[in-house]
Amino acid sequence: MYSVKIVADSSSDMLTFDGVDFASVPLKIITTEREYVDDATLDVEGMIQDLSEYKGKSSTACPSPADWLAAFGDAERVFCIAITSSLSGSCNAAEIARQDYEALHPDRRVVVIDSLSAGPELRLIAEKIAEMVTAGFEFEEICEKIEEYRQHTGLVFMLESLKNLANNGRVSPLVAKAAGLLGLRLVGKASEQGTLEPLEKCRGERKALATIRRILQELGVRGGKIHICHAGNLPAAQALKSLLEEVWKETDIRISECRGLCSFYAEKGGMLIGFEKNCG
Ligand code: X90
Repeated sequence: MYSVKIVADSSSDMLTFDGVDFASVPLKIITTEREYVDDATLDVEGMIQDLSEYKGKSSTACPSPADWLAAFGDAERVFCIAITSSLSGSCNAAEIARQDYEALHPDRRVVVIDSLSAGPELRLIAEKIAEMVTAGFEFEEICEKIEEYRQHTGLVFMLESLKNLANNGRVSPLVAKAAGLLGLRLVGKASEQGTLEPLEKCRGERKALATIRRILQELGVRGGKIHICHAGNLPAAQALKSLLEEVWKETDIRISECRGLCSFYAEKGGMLIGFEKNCG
């Protein structure tokens, strides 16, 4: 038996994980005044409060290869799950760490999974890996099956503001402008290239939630797991859960909170929804 570890960057919003050895590699949120490390000790609410009063420039930074490497510990088989490589250098840093680690320890193996997504879709991938590890699958088999599984997962988001995304060049100014009207919420999805794909602008939250439900149906959700991750918007997450349960009664819908990185970009009120589609 090999020792197995799952290592995800902090865009996954996971701090702990049951069943398999796990580590989170923090991204950072940076202002001219201070640096917030997106780890278990970060006071997310405090950071949001600071940032709402702060008028200067803010940005983020991905983990370095050394950060990833340190998180591998001495595991013999490592599964890295990174935020979309289209928007961050995290995946690239993990890849460099993989090469260093395997050169240093020729008998160990690392796989880097570019989630092409953020937030709860990373969690779904981690849970699937853990399920297969527990079931006794070989490393190579898991790598193959996870590629397949990812054809059956997706991410939808609802954003009230795209300010931080636009200021940091993560969406085109055109997309940001289209969404920037007061009272509008942008509902979109992670594209196949791992970028933000706007789908609809909705006036008011109720409208946005109904739109999310319809989009999930259109994208092929037929029950299965759904993870709702919210940035300071538990009421909307709960309302969405009830709305989805009207259609998918028995389904496994969970709610959690965004950590630092996703809170920064999804901004207050934002929601990310990771889901399984076309399963079974
Ligand atoms: O490397 C870095 O500094 C991190 C940059 C991350 C930029 C994007 C974060 C997105 C967070 C926002 C809504 C959903 C996005 C869908 C992704 C395809 C969440």
